[in-house]
Parts: sequence; structure tokens; C-alpha cells
Amino acid sequence: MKEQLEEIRRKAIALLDECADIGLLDDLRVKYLGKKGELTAILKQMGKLTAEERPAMGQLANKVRADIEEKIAEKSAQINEALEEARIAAETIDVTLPGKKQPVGRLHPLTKVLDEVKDVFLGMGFDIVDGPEVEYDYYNFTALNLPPDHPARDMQDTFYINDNILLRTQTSSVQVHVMENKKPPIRIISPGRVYRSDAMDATHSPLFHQIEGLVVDKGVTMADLSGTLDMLMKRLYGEKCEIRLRPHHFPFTEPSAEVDILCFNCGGKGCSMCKGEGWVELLGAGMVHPWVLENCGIDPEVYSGFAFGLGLERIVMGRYGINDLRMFYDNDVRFLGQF
Ligand code: 2NM
Repeated sequence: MKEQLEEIRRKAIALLDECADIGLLDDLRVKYLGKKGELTAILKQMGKLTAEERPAMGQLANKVRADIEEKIAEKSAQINEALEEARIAAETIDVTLPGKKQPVGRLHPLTKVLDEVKDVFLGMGFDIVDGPEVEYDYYNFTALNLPPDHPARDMQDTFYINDNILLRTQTSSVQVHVMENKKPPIRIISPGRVYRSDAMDATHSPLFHQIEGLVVDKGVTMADLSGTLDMLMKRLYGEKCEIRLRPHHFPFTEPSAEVDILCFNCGGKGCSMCKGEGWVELLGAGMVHPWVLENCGIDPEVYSGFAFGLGLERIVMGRYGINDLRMFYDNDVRFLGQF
């Protein structure tokens, strides 16, 4: 038995010495010291010994167990230390290396110019109002004095969801909601996405952005409209910018006007940009039609208002000399990075 015990110690220590893996170390612990291990198996045979032999053999068995345990502890410490060293080595950062360049994003040109326009109107005491892009036919057309047979309602131009629900074609619908729900004075702009059933090309897109404005109060006149737009254009295009109103027709305003600005390229002399005109058409405007006010529960005998609508894309294209609308929606960073 003495030989058996010493053989176990010799083999165990030899194997442990070679061991470099924490899982293997545990396997060895079980193999030698576990309940079904080799040492336990020997100890079970102690009963066969004489009473004289037993104490010495017991002592030896305990010594063998202690030696193996000590070796396991020593090996375990060694292996853990090596693991820790490897981990630290793997995590080492060379702080002297140059950093990785993080590309910085920027605002989309449409967002940039819209922010400027919002600033101008906030400065004049306007509120900025949002509304639904999916709208009832009533708010998009009927309340705005577009009778059921009006050509602008044609299926060709409008995305209909069903007979009386559609994707808004203008943000005037938002202004109808505001006039229904709020008593004058009203001073708002409603910027946002609008939808028209057009094929995409350099100057058309089924989705684009409008900024519509509305002022309703006692004694509002065409002079207020003209002054407001003049201020907007001077802020957007510089102090030298001038506007001009030409008579036009819209169903929702009376009188109505198209608004031009003095060509910022040639200053009015006539060039390729303004096609020799000296003026560039930029937006539509007018005095809110009395029937529209009435539709919204505002008494046209007491109140009057002006309204205007401008296309954001067109302003941005003019500002930066962009000649293809599609570039706004391509998400090409070579384009977007220029603004
Ligand atoms: C335009 C041109 C002229 C307009 C009218 C209204 C409302 F709701 F007050 F009737 N909002 N916007 C309007 C007027 C829009 O876009 C070219």
C-alpha cells in the first residue's frame, strides 16, 4: 500500500507539473482526490491493514493528499497568473498611435435653409405648426375652396388612399386645422412634406417640401403680405433683394399673386438663370378668400388674412445653384458634404 500511495503521488505530481490548463488541472484534482478518485480508492482498503500498520499508513495517505493539494494550488496560481498576463498583454493600447478619424455628419441643405426660414419667422412672432401628412380630402381641398370638379383634385396629381383620404398636396391643410381651432390673431408657418403623383425628374418629385404662411387678424392687408415677404427675401438673399407681385389666380386667395425676386445672379439685367427676365418666380400668395375664412368659422366681415406658399427645394436650388432636384434625395455624401 505504501508503494501504491507513493506511486500515486509520483504520477500525480508529474502530471500536475506538465499541466498548463485550468480545466485539465481540475480533471486531475478529481482523478486523484475526488470521491471516486485513486487516493480515496486506496483509503477504502485501510480496513485490511493491521492496527499497527494503520496509523503510519494513515499519516502517509494524509501527506500524499496534502502534497497533491499543495501542488494543485501552486499550479493553479501559476496558470491564473499566466492567463492574467496574457489578458493584459492583449488589452494593451498604444496611446502613441494616431487616432481614427471620425467622419462628422452635417445638416441636409434642405434642413439648413428651412432652419433659416424658421428663424426669420420666429423673429417676426410666428409660430411653427405641424400637421398630418395623411389628410382628409376636406382639409386638403374642399375647405380651401377647391370644388369637387377642380382639376387640382385629379387622380393624376394626388395620391388617394380612399375616396376621402389622401396624402396632402400642400400644407394649407394644416392652416385650415389651425383656423378651425384658434381665434385670430393667427401668425403661423407650416413647413413639411407634401406629395404629388409626378414622375421623378430634374424638376419634379412625388415628395417635396413646402413652407406655407398664414396671418389672420383685424385689418390685415396686402401691404402686410408684401412687407413680410420682402423681409423674408432680404434675410435669405441679402439686403439688395427686391420682390415683385404679379396678379395670378388661386382658388383659396383673392386677390392672388405670384411673387418674383430680382434675379440674384444678374441683379435684374437678364441672364441665363432668369432666362433674360431679370426676375425669378419664387412663390404664390394672396389674401385668404372670404369663403375659406368662413369655412373655418372665422367671420370675414371682422377678420382678413394673407397667406403664401413656397417650395423649399426651389429656394435651396436657387441659393446654391443646384440644377437637379434628385440630388436632394440620393443621399450621396459627395453632394451632401458641400453645404
Ligand atoms: C399658396 C399660394 C397662395 C395658402 C392659402 C392658405 C389658406 F389656408 F390660408 F387658405 N394657406 N396657404 C396659399 C396661398 C398657398 O401656395 C402656392
